[in-house]
Amino acid sequence: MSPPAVTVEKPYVPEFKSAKTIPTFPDTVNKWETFAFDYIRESTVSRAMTKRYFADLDNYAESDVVIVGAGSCGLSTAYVLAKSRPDLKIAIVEAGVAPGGGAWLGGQLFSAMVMRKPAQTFLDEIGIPYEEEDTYVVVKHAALFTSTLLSKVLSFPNVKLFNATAVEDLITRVDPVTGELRVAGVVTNWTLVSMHHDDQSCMDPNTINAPVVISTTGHDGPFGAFSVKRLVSMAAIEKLGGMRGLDMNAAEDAIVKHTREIIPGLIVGGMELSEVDGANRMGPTFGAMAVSGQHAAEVALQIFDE
Ligand code: AHZ
Repeated sequence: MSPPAVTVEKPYVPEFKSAKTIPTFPDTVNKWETFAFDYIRESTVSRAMTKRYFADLDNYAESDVVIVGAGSCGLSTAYVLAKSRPDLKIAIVEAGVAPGGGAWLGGQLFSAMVMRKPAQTFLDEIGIPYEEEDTYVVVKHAALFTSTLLSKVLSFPNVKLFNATAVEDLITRVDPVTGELRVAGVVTNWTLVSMHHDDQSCMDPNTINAPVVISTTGHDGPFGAFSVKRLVSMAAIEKLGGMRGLDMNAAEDAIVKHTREIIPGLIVGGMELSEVDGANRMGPTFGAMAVSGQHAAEVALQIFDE
């Protein structure tokens, strides 16, 4: 039996004004002596935050797309999707306080970020300058890539980032006719709670329903490869291939090529895919993350166009 039709109430949508100029204050000799902010009561600040956050929770409880993980692949996916379809509600759930995953540094502790051609077209699209070499380009600091991409993504009115929030399970449905399993959303919790289920009494999670979930949680690690590991533990796929050793050339092409819907409703992109397919890792070259994000967004767009 199919679930009852869902009615979604119109949410509270705040309107933000864009900043125009750097503020100027009266240019008197002792202007800093007399400088004072407008008065505010502390509870006003609390309400300014919580009213909007809970409105967002309400609004995005029914999303069109949930992106799990805000690393270089997840953010690239969000950018392409949000720009192409302003009518889609896109929730990004990121376990860390700081979105960006591994893309704040190029590799080891080095600043520069390398992208092999033709990934520079993505940099052109989001307006990030780079130095051009023969077969690759270099952004002077990985943080310039991540901060620019993040600022663009967060500027879209149809995107909400829930950071410090972990996806700790998938919502699934079985098609009553075909018996096919599909992903229908995510189960979330504050990351600090998710990390302490073993030593605190149970704190049940929250949920977000969405017909399309795009998982970009990176390769295996404390939080990595989350969705595909869960597919194995729920017997939706038999086993993981396991990420192989480093081969830049093989790895980047494979990740972009194999970005796909793994089971209905769940698209996987970025390094999470290497765990499914037994693909190589590429190490510190990020073009495949941007282009896999573009591919993941296109797979989702096809689903919405069907
Ligand atoms: O915090 C994680 C990170 O920001 C987040 N994440 C993981 N599990 C999550 C969960 N709920 C919510 N259960 C979760 N968020 O996902 C993000 C993954 O970002 P990443 O930078 O690790 O992955 P990516 O695939 O976007 O980029 C991979 C970059 C790599 S790894 C690599 C190598 O090891 O060789 N080379 C490159 C370019």
